[in-house]
Amino acid sequence: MMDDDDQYQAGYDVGSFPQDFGYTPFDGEGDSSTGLLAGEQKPRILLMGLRRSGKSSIQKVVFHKMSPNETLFLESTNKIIKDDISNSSFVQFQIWDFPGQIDFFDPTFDSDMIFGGCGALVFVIDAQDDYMEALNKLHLTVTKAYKVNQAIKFEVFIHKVDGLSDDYKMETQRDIHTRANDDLADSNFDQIHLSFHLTSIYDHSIFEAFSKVVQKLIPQLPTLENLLNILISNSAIEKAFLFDVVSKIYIATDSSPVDMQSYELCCDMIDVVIDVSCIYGLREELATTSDKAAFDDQSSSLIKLNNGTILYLREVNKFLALVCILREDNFDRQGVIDYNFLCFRNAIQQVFELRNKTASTNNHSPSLSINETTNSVPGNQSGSIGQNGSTVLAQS
Ligand SMILES: Nc1nc2c(ncn2[C@@H]2O[C@H](COP(=O)(O)OP(=O)(O)OP(=O)(O)O)[C@@H](O)[C@H]2O)c(=O)[nH]1
Ligand SMILES: [Mg+2]
Repeated sequence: MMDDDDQYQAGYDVGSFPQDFGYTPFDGEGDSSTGLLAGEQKPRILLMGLRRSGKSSIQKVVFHKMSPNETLFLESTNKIIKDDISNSSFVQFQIWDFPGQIDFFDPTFDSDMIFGGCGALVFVIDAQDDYMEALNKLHLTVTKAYKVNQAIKFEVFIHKVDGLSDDYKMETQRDIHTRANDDLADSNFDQIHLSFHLTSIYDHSIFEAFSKVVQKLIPQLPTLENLLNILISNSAIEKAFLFDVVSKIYIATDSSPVDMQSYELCCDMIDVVIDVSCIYGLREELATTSDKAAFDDQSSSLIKLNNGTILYLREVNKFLALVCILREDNFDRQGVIDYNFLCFRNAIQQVFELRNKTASTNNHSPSLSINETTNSVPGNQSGSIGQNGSTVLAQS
């Protein structure tokens, strides 16, 4: 099933990402960039916050398919837990789960090492608890980290908002936002930017928030968004998400606003597709080999809802799927959509191939690694792509 990482084992790694998000060769062409992946050089997302704020729960639910109720039995973390998710997901990084009682003034706390290679710092605040102490710790953490590494993205998760009324949620967010920024301004750190997210492991908000965190670490994001915009406008699609299938994080979407319901629908669709594929899709002769992926380059799915909406999923590569929401009337010309999809898929490959080449000619360029599979797009008929990610698509 899905917790079997084998099926997503990295065959190829591609791409370039900031900090240490190294890229490895697309297609066996050159291997000079593999060094970027060595050991501790993996890109890092840190999870910090007070005890019992929910850090380990977040990491387990988002990346290990733990059900939210099971997190009740998690034990308190007493040392830094480093979790490598590079084998199972498109974007490769490490998540470091910290113990709540971590003491920055402890001489064994090596802040240069910890914050030095860090891409994002997620600070978790329990919104169901008194958060004054958490705000102090947030201030201490952020200023300490900023002194070591100014490139870190600071993300504040106002967590456990399930059970809070909408009004109270907004009020809490506003209050935390104001206080945290005032504290920074008072100590002349107003150049530090904090992003805030309301999260809970009991709904999709935690996946949404993590998607945004990961997206900020992907330098190709504007290009991916541009490609998605072109795709949807030429195919009469309402909304399109590019999903990392295993984690259900979306690594990009078109620039129309994301509403939580559409995102949830698409997440649920991925679950359905994976479940059906796992039950019925495994070919006998492959079932014993390591190549038994239930989700492969042939995967696609179409779900018609009774409100005239269609959900359409197409595989982009071994780790990524495109999930689109569109109106049933606009699905008449599926051929055009499918053709445009092939152009889109081809363009995505070129984006990461290009990055890979740049990364391997310049070993000093900071980069983030990406898992990729080689996809043979049939023939060469797909649209052409320019450096800015523009593609020639068929008009529907
Ligand atoms: N209601 C609610 N409870 C949550 C949520 N996330 C985590 N919890 C609960 O919070 C408790 C503490 O969670 P942990 O993940 O162990 O917290 P932690 O931050 O890792 O704690 P330490 O390891 O001690 O620093 C658990 O009982 C979780 O079930 C949430 O979104 N909503
Ligand atoms: Mg913990």
